[in-house]
Amino acid sequence: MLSLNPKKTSVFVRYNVQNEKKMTPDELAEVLYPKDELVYPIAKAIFEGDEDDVVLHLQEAIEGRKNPIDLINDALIKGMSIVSKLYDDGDLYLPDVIISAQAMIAGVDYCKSISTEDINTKGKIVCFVAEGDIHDIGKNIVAVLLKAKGFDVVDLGRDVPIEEVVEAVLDEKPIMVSGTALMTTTMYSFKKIKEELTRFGMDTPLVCGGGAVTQDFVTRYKLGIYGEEAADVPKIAESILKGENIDNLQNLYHKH
Ligand code: B12
Repeated sequence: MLSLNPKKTSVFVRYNVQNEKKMTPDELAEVLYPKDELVYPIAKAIFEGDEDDVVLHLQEAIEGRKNPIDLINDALIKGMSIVSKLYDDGDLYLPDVIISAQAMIAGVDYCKSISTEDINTKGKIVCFVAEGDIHDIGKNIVAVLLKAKGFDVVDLGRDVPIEEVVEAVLDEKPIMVSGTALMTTTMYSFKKIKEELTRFGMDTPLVCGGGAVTQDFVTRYKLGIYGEEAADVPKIAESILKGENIDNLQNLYHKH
């Protein structure tokens, strides 16, 4: 008897038809927004990528006695995580992510500008995109999240020569280095950076991520710690502040 295997029959379904969802991205986001009435419009403005609305609703929330630094986590990062989720699920396109990330950066800058708290006290982190690689969207998200969590970010930018990364580590003495690579060719610069740092006696944790990088690559060349998501980077930095060494960090953050 003929068995109807749904996986096999889907071969005949056009890719875009298969991807069509019952709910629109706006409807999906609506379910995920925080319910607090002062936080909700900020997260929604992030989703819509509207910088002016983000700042306007932040002002309203702060007038309503919300703490500007708490709003970075509770509203801005929350809104951005909804965008990331829908992007990962194939409901949004990359330009949507970029526009929302820009709105989030504007919001973080606003919150920091009016906060009286000194939030850059946790420690310095050097961020860079590998030599030869101009893909900097993920690195920018990493830098924003680190700043939002109160780290002092030394952002070297994209396509950063190996020597420049090494010099920055020697000069700035960061608690951690965050490297991004989106290309299988450029990620090998992490290996050279690690070798150079070791030559100079520096054991600063190197955290590697970005589309091309895998845990297998990071462990094979004993580079340091692998992370999948931008949101992993501040978590790893917090663990370093608690005194975790590289072995412990790998136990905590690598998949086993
Ligand atoms: C946008 C894009 C571009 C843009 C880049 C704009 C910019 N300012 O970044 C433009 C159009 C300029 C571009 C150019 C090129 N691109 Co391009 N590009 C992409 C694309 C579509 C999306 C990349 C992206 O931004 N993703 C979204 C961000 C958010 O993801 P992400 O950086 O990985 O970051 C996430 C995580 O990895 C993590 N993360 C990031 N950094 C770190 C760091 C740490 C420590 C941790 C823990 C986590 C972490 O956080 C983020 C979110 O959680 C990809 C395809 C794809 N689907 O990935 C191709 C892709 C990366 N590009 C590719 C190529 C080949 C090129 C070109 C060489 C094309 C050409 N022939 O000219 C040039 C590269 C030139 C160069 N020297 O770099 C290839 C790379 C193939 C490979 N594996 O080597 C890809 C994979 C496309 C493909 N399938 O072939 N590209």
